Amino acid sequence: MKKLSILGVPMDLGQNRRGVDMGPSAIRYAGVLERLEKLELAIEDLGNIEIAQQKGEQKELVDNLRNLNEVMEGNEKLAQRVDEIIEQGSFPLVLGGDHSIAIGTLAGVSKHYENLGVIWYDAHGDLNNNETSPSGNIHGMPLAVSLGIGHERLVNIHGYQPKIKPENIVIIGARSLDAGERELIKEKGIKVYTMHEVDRMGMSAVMQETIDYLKERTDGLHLSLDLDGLDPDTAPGVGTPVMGGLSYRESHLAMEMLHESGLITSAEFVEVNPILDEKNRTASVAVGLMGSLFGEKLK
Ligand code: B3U
Ligand code: MN
Ligand code: MN
Repeated sequence: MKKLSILGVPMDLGQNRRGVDMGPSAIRYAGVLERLEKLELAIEDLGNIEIAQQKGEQKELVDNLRNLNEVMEGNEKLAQRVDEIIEQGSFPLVLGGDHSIAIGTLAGVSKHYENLGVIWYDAHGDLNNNETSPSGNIHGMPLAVSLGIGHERLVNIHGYQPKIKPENIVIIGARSLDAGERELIKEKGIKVYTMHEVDRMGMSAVMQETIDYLKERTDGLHLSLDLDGLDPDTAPGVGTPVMGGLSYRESHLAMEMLHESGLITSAEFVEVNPILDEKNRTASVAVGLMGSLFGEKLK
């Protein structure tokens, strides 16, 4: 039976809205364990890793980076834990927390693969660095950091860089890209299906192309799913909602197709903020999507 290890990361230091540190609790409250236990999986919940708490006022930005030390520390711990989970032959399912935690997840995962593929399901590109970032928020930087672009302390987390190659990335659902991110996408030739392509081609074709493309070139595939990739009407509990997002049905189809592909080797679900949510809807959507990703189907 496939082993699955759930690890919560109560991180809210990669951005400036409080509450996303409660994401792992909200996702557990929405029944993630009960839901996945019905599938043929040997599940262990490892609880949450310890993350520094925000105290008092926001700290000033240093080098246009918010909470660099704390984000670094948390991600070092996360990388170590994820590394161990894979070492033990289990599938890491990481619950965020803001998207800065992808830095640690990818650092722990990528060590185990020559050519790790990444699906970045997100309204944003998360391809900023401290020079291009409009906010100084590290949750807008993890994909760039994993490519080895950004502050040297961030790119060297877990002792190596880069974690991934630009040609092994597919971004899906993008609709809010900053100027520097657009340039990087062009320069590196990163494959992106913006909402325009999803509308034109349909999710089924987008996912089929994504799967065919990544299958050939990768030996492991990580899903990094930011709940703000979905439309805010479906997933309102996120820090930076952007209108015109992926629907509930498109997202379930995407997860089902990924399950059928058999390619996914690690996953994280991030940016669930129960304080901004409506009756824990966003966490419930996240749990539903995990159900589809791990093979729940009405047959
Ligand atoms: N691109 C903007 C906004 C943003 C990125 N990721 C999220 N929001 N969730 C930035 O601050 O880098
Ligand atoms: Mn993101
Ligand atoms: Mn986002």
